[in-house]
Amino acid sequence: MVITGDNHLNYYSQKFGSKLAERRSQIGRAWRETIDYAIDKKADIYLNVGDLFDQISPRNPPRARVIEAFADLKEANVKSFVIAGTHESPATMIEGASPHSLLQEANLARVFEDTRSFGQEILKVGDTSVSIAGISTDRRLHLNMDPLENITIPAGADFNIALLHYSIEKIAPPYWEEAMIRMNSLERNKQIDLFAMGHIHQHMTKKLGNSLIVYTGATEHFNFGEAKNETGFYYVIIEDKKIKEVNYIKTKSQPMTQLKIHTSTLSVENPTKTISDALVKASDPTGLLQLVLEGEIRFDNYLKIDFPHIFDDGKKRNFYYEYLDNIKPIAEGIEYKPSKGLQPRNELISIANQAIEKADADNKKFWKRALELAISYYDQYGEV
Ligand SMILES: [Mn+2]
Repeated sequence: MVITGDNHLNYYSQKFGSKLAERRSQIGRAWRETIDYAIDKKADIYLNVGDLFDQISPRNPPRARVIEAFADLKEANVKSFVIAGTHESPATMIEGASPHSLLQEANLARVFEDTRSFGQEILKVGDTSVSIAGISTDRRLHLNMDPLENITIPAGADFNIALLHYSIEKIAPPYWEEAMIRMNSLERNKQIDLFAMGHIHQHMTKKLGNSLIVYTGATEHFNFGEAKNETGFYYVIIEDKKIKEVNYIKTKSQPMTQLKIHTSTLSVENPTKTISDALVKASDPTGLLQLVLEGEIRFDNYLKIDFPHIFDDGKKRNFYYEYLDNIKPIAEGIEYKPSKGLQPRNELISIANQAIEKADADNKKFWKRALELAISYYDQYGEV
């Protein structure tokens, strides 16, 4: 079987401007590798563990590509199973159904849309019965809540699989303060042989008793913090009711580099040259590059850096270029306060704190909860 997730089709970031379409088609190409691989290897099962789409209402072209791909799988006799992840699971009734409910309607995949209880299907592959149970991400769960609390995951076959899109305590710590699966919930569900997991973009496998936990990781990089991750998916072979092989298959992602330069390494006479030389080396006309300058520097030396030149050069030499200024200029006798620019996240926190302060004792907890929700939403959707 092929296990994949965190493909983020119809990815959105305003930073790409006119290049967004090209970036999206690269993201689509990396995901399509998972489909072609399953067909090529004559896999029996294709599992998508959530965040197939980046948004709950993707545009029609990526929807069409997805329908086409799952039709290709069906034609090749690959059975597909899908859950909705953080980015595509509706948080309210008003948001309607997740975007892949269409796959279920067209009978191209089994989509486990329920967020409160597991759906299950048992199929026969050769002599082996395989149970696939799945649950979609419940975005209404609060911090410190365990999505598997009091839940026994349905099983009962020779080989039992669970599809989930959450963090796990200790094994895959959350990005943000959010719901997470407790270790004892996994240990209680020993009947599951394979936990196929989405959400954390770094791939990994972990043995827990006789169960195997597989985080498929993402098929592309979605921010510069992920630049060093491998991108790909898993191909798992079951034989004699046991896992025989776990293979990580890399996808060809767009080159992405985060270039960090510390001020202590800059030439005093010509700091621009030190930066330019490093930039030229790290650049790739097909790739994404983020330059980060950090450390302290004397103010007169800071002024020597030819930022417009570096900017033009970075733009010219890369598919996408951006610069992060973490430099702290220092001057004798002058205390320099770096301009913080527009910091919407901090603004949000400070406004919420004012509201919490002003509220009477009864209402404080509601404002605190509103702050938690606003920040968790902002961290998921506000920035790349
Ligand atoms: Mn994701």
